[in-house]
Amino acid sequence: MEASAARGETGAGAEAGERRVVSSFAKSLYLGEIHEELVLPWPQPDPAEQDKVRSLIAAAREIGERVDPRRIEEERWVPDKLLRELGEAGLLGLHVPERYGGQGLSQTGYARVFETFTHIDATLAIVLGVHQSIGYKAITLFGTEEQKERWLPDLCSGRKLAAFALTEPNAGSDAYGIESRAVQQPDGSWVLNGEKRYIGNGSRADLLTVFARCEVGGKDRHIALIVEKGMKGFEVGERYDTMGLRGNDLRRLRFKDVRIPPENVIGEPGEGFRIAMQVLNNGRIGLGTGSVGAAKYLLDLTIDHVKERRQFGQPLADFELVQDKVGWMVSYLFGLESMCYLTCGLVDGGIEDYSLESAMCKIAGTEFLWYAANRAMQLKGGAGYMRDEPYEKVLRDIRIFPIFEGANDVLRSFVALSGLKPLGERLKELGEINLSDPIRTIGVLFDYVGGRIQRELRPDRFTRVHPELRKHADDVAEQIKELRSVSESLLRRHRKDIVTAQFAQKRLADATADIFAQIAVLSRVSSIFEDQGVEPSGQERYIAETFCERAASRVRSNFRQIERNDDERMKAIAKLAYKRGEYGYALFD
Ligand code: MYA
Repeated sequence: MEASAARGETGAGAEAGERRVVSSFAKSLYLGEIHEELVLPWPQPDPAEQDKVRSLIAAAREIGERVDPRRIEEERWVPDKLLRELGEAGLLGLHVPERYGGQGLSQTGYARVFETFTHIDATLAIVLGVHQSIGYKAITLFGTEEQKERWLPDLCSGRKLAAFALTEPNAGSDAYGIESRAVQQPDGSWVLNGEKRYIGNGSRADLLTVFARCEVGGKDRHIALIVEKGMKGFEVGERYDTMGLRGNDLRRLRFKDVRIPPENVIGEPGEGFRIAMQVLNNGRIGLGTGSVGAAKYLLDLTIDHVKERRQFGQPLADFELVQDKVGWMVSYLFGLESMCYLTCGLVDGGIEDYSLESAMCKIAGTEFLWYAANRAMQLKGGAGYMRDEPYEKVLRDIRIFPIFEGANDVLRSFVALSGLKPLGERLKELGEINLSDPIRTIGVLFDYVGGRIQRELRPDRFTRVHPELRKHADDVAEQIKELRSVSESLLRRHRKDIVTAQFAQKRLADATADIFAQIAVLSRVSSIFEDQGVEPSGQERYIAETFCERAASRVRSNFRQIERNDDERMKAIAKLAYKRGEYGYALFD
């Protein structure tokens, strides 16, 4: 993919005023626009990088053979020797440019190598993810040359470990509401006070990206600061006793008058929230692709087991309900993998805003992984419940995934509301219609209807999807039209109250993710057809078509339920329960 196309410079026939929104592929879907030049052809990784990725995967696998996940869990930390080995093999600085001691991988290359860690152990993947996915990512993205030269070589080699400190006792999902505060001193340094909780690599990190409130130009804003181990007033608090990921050093942190020099500020004071969100956008892609890697591992275990284990005179593999589970896992995983790697491709192509795409990858990835792990355990039968099998540990380890890095329902609201925002801006005039002023109203409505007609004339189909997939491509285009019209009617109905309409937000977000995943699958399979021909690609085609059929039916069901649902009943029953203060309907009281 050419970077210029990814940046939306082609405009895709859009009017000048519309170019701005092309900075996000997913947001443009809410406008009913298909900027297919961003997603088709399928983004191909650089061949030179592919060789490097292969050798890094081989190195990770080789080291992984010596890793004992149960021991990590018992000792509650990854052996330091292992971290050093990973650093020496170049596995701790995957996305960092080579001139700072890293491997200089693209987002795609990074994700592909990272999948290997998830096959080894979830705790190891998280320790490494906290380090490079979020811990020092702000330095790579927003650091000055001096900051990069100062910190990145040690972080890439494993001589130093990083952590990311955003969450606080009173600010979890509501990250904007953090209470830690940094106050600038006359000498330019900052004095930090506050408390953080649930911080991975907490006592092990030598360097932490810490977010706090600060005052800039009389306004209350946020700042990103690098706190280093040993700074006076920085205290590592108690360790949390967690259900899973027990080798992850999860801590409370306290900052009491910690003096931080100005050269440890990342970006500009005041930019802290934007920096935190940008880092999290990267982390969320990592959780999506990490979930893909972990699900592949579970699926492979399941396939081995069901082929081998015999009951009622035949292998489990021959039972329909086993095929139902395996078939679903393969087809959904194909869709998920396509969606996550298309998002990586968007990042690599230089697209500015991939916040919606990364949130959707995180939601879809972590929820699929949970259901897949549950089904893998189910198919293993009684043996799967035993601690000498990996399933119970996997389930404990991954249960936090839909909760951290943005709780999934919070991210659903984020996807829907951020998607609706550009459309809302475009419809703002309509929102100002004053029914007591019919002349003005008619004028606005005329413009609006005119706009709709113009939209109908714009190319609203996929032209770059392989002709053999035309039926599905046309169907996705119809779903995008429907997304636009459902979004419009929601905005007209709820206006500003859309921010509290969470049932509708959830359905919109889920529909958007399924639309995006279908586009990703069609793009990927179009490219497979181009590379190896249609006939030899029958398997991929079959799986892709199956994924698209199911996803399309989920999209339509979500749209239908926006109009026809029992949401009011759910709200009423919940409120009744709150009032009763208990379930309270026992049979024999
Ligand atoms: S780390 C801590 C995780 N914490 C969170 O994720 C916090 C969740 N909360 C949020 O994300 C935000 O507060 C939400 C917005 C989304 C709720 N990109 O008015 P707003 C802009 C770009 O909507 P709020 C952890 O868990 C927005 O457009 N911009 O704000 C460790 C607006 O700008 P403007 C964004 O209602 C896990 C402004 O900000 C984004 O307060 C370890 C305000 O927005 C965004 N995303 O809340 C994981 N969001 O005013 C390890 C908002 O210009 C990873 N904005 O319109 C390992 C990986 C490996 C895994 C391996 C697996 C096996």
